[in-house]
Amino acid sequence: MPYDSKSIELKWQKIWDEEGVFEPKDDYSLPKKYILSMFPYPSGRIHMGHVRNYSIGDALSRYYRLRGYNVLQPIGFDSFGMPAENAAIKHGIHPKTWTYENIDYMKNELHRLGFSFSARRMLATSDPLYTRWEQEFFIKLFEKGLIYRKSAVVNWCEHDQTVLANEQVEEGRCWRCGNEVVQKQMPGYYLKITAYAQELLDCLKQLEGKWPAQVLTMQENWIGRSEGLEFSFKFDEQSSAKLGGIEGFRVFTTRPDTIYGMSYAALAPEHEVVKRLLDNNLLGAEAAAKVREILNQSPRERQASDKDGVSLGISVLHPLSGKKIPVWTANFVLAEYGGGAVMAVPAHDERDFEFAKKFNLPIIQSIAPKSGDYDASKAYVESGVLINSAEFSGMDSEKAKSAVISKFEELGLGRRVVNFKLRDWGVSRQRYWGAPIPMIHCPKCGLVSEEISNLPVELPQDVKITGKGNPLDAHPSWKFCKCPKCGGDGVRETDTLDTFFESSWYFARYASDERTWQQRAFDEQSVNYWMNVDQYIGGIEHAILHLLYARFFQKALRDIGYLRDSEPFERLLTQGMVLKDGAKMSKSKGNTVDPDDIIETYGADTARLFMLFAAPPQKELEWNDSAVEGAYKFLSRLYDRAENAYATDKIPQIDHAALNKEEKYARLKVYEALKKSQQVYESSFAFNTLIAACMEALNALNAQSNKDVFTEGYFVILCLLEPIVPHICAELSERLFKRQNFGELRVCEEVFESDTIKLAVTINGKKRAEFEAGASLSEGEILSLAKQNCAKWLEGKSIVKEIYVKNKLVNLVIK
Ligand code: ANZ
Ligand code: ZN
Repeated sequence: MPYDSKSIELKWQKIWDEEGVFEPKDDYSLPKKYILSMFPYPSGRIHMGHVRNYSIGDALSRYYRLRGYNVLQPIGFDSFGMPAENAAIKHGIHPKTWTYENIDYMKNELHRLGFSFSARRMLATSDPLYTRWEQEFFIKLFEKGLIYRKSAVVNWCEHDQTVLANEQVEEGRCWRCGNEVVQKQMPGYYLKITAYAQELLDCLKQLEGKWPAQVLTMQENWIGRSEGLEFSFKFDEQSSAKLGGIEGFRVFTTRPDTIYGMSYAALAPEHEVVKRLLDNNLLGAEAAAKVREILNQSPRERQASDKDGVSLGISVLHPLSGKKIPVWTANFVLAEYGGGAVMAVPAHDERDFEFAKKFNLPIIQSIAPKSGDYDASKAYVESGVLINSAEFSGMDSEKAKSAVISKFEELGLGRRVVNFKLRDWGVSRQRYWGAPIPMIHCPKCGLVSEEISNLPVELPQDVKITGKGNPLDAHPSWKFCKCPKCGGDGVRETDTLDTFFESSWYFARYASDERTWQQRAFDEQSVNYWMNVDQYIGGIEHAILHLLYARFFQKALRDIGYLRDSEPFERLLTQGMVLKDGAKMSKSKGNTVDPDDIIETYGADTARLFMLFAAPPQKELEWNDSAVEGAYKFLSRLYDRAENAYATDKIPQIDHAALNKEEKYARLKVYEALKKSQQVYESSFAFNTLIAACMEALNALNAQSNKDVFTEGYFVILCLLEPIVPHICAELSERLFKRQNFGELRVCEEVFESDTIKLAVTINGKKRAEFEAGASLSEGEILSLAKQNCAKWLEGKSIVKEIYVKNKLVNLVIK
């Protein structure tokens, strides 16, 4: 019978379901592995990126299950979010209907791919039961001060009609729709991620070597810690009088060693001092126009344009020398950082330098290079030795940084501070399809959280979704409620939560025994056994966003007593993108391949094999129709070869020494593959090399005719490939082998002995290459291998002499 993927796959999927083999076991004394792939958004269909992601996760899960581990591999749906509402606007379907229909369809697709997900722990984040606990966390975090409400300037996407977190703005554009983001003052709820800035940074150390270095660096930069001096400038008398009482302003510098090099101060145009000048008409018409011009630019536009600004006609005093320092407003000063003001040191800072050049401001050198010459045509930004710096002259930059800070502290003028770039996470969204924020505005009591016993606060179903305005706010009755504190009339919060709130704790929910999901957020015993995630797999696009939020959430839930660990993900693998014709496969580019079509034509095993064979998981994968075909052909060959093996319930015993050359070689290839497998499944994830080794082994087995050798080798190959192509391997194993009697697969070391020799190749006496070859090869075969191994040295030359020193060396003389 030829390979019939469809019937084999359906048969095994049914068996696996009936036996419940993918469900984690209750025995907490077993060694465990928690393998997690990032869950999908229920957009409608599984795409190739998902297939790739889940093929990797499933290979690991099945591998560990075969090795006797208790494995948890759950899946769910990140099912709140905008596309559901957009579908509602476009097609008139209710977001809930649209979402759950998609989930059903995608569940079925995942099932057809044979992924070994736990069915019992499946969840969707829009389930009221999930919202129930999420709202409880919100309330507890609010009570603990880790969530607060404030009015602030936020990123607003006009297209999606909602606020975005800083992490959701990519180069000034909305991460979802690509629209340019505008700034808007609005009230909203914030998660105090800044309270964890230092811990988030410190914990990155533990992840070194286990997370991709690139992700760690991106997080480190995003957190953006810097240490320095904070002090307040005082205005001179005249300026102070002009400003009607404002005495000065605060600045932050990471280079207190350059304090004597400052030649002006610069304020963000949003700064209160600039506002005061503008509001009281204290700027000339031209200066006022310039300030307004910059105010109208987005931070991104300012960054992209040349340095610009204008003098404000006021001065401060140098805190140490008392010298008058002019104050400007400048487009490169960020309103949201370090007080929105800087001491400018053009000699030692590039931005300050450009600005000073443009406006002819003095450039005062205060740091001399330790070696080499000072080049006055640009800013010298390195550290060095202080000059022109009063009592600090002659000091080293590093030492001077501390000394200057101490001096400020002694004089009561400033203090040592640590600054972070990280900002609190704004979670209010002005949309319908999200978790309602469980807060009530009471005219008497102010902001009050909903009673825990009233949770979940569910979304109303009867809403009009138009894309304009918040449907919850427009609903005629939903928002009117009683104040839990005084019983009077209150109004519900109509904002919903950022969907990243849901994805910040789903991994812990899965880790909890589903039989307790109704009663508790997390079942302690189960969660402590399964957490943290041993291997997390997902896209690099979440390097900051989801992965930072989840790390923070884990710590916050720890601190309000729900979880134990500090870090959720022990190891992280970021898989590369799936490309077609060199571009990311995506609907908008119209270059997608539907996984359903591949399953239909070739079967799930082919899809999975292709995904893991075409490239190492961390690298981009270029779609290739003929390689898919090739994967299918290999599986057909594997299937057909079964006829060369015999059925048995124990591994054949083989006397290796008595074998001929081809037989020995076949065993060598089989055991090379086995030897490689552990390292591939447990650390490198280079499945492509393991698959290649299995292909080679199958070829070698086929090139000999010893049935014992074939049967043994075939058995090993099926075991090695089973995590990758589980259906076909289960089918063939069932037909031929009663595996339970076989025990652990063991590498047969004797096949490696004396079978290969290491040879060096020298050309005109110089060593050029080294290679391994079978000990039984003839001199002619060795010589031709030697030439292949140093082909680049031989190009365009002619060989005048070939010398083979047996089992050691090939020497070639060339001209
Ligand atoms: C004087 C100075 C001299 C600086 C020098 C640098 C080099 P990080 O490391 O990013 O924290 N700065 C402070 N607040 C700013 C703001 N709101 N907008 C733009 N720039 C601001 O950078 C801190 C440095 O960035 C500070 O140190 C300040 O410039 C500038 F040779 O102060 B520095
Ligand atoms: Zn009240």
